[in-house]
Amino acid sequence: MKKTVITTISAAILFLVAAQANAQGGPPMFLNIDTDNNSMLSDEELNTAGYTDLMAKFDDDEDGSVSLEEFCSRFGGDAGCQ
Ligand SMILES: [Ca+2]
Ligand SMILES: [Ca+2]
Repeated sequence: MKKTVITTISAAILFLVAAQANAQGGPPMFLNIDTDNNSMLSDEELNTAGYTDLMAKFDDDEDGSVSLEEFCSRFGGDAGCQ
């Protein structure tokens, strides 16, 4: 009985942690590429993730990084953008 309660509580905590991580920064694909978590995708991060041609296509304001807004304007719901 005690073990069941502990397991249930652990599952609830894991769920809350996962939900919070999800609420923090954007779609999973964006978060995976954004390894320094600054909410911008640098050329280096895109290259590391294998998206070598995305900077030229996505960087609408040409500031040398792809923001979440720029990313989502192309991928939309497919990448988990809201
Ligand atoms: Ca980044
Ligand atoms: Ca940009």
